[in-house]
Amino acid sequence: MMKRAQPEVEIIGFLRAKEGAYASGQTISRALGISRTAVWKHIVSLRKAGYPIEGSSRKGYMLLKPGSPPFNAPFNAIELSSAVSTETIGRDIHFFPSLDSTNAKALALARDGAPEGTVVVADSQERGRGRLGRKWISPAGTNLYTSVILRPAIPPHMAQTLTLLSAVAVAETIALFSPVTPAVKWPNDILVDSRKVAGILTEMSSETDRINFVVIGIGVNVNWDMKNAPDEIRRTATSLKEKKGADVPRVEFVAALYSSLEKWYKIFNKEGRLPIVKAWRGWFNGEGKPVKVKGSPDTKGLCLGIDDFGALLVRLSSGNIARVVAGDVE
Ligand code: BT5
Repeated sequence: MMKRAQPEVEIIGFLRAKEGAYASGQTISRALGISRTAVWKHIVSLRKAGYPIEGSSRKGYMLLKPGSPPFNAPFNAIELSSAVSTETIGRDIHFFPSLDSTNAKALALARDGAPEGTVVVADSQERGRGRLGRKWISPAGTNLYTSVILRPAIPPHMAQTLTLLSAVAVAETIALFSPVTPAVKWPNDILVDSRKVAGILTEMSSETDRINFVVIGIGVNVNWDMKNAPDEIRRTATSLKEKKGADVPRVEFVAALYSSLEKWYKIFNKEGRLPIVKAWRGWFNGEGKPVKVKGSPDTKGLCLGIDDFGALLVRLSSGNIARVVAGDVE
């Protein structure tokens, strides 16, 4: 696990502040209160992690500026810890280059008592999960896969609001980085130009009347070159890079996402579900359109939006209004 104040995070912060100038080993060792040998050991491991740090026995250490080759901003615990500035969400970051599923890991951590706000991030997933046993394709080096542990004091039937809350946070964050305004698709997708750019998987452990913990899993196609996606995904999905025509910095994206999640979670804890439902409606553009929901039973009609509990309302040809709590919109 990476706590914020680890020496390597501090050393990188220190060298960055020097903006391409040297800092002597002694200065760093004093500033951090660790020995010069310890500084040197951390520099070695930072270089292994991909940071281009030059060393001179006379002048000390210097981090090459971003943008100057071979600097290629790494996606790792150090960068994440330096960028994330939230109080709760992201205060403990568990980063893995590769994992079966960040949700599986977060569920295990939550069962072991990990506090609210603990997050898991992976650069790639071997068995990324969608809903209902479906797969989430999770290649390395390009996208975002993260899971957030929450411990809300709410009854289980209100957990659906947390999916809506997460969709609002993801949409809001995407809007900061994408030239095209995103839209939410009920119940758990974010679309850009009608193509899926992000998905949310909420899993929880609960008693009859209270939630033990919730894990919110979020997958965002950030810099995926869609040429590399399997055919069936390419037909329906997109990435932020595809829309923007340029890379989106993953670390900044995650930091913004956690800030947005934290903001909406505070609002939820203070004011309940209504502001969340209202915000979700603001990102929804399916109202008044024909809709087909695959579920049990299948439902077809005119979409009337969501009710205050997050259920989808569909006007059937009979004139009756169906309230759909689970399913896949086609
Ligand atoms: C979802 O499921 O959209 C929820 C996806 C949640 C993924 C995150 S990643 C971090 C965390 N850890 C996990 O293990 N999971 C979460 P669903 O609505 O069931 O959609 C799944 C369907 O989306 C698949 O059946 C594919 O058709 C399609 N799909 C799979 N990978 C995709 C991708 N990378 N981009 C867009 N569509 C994808």
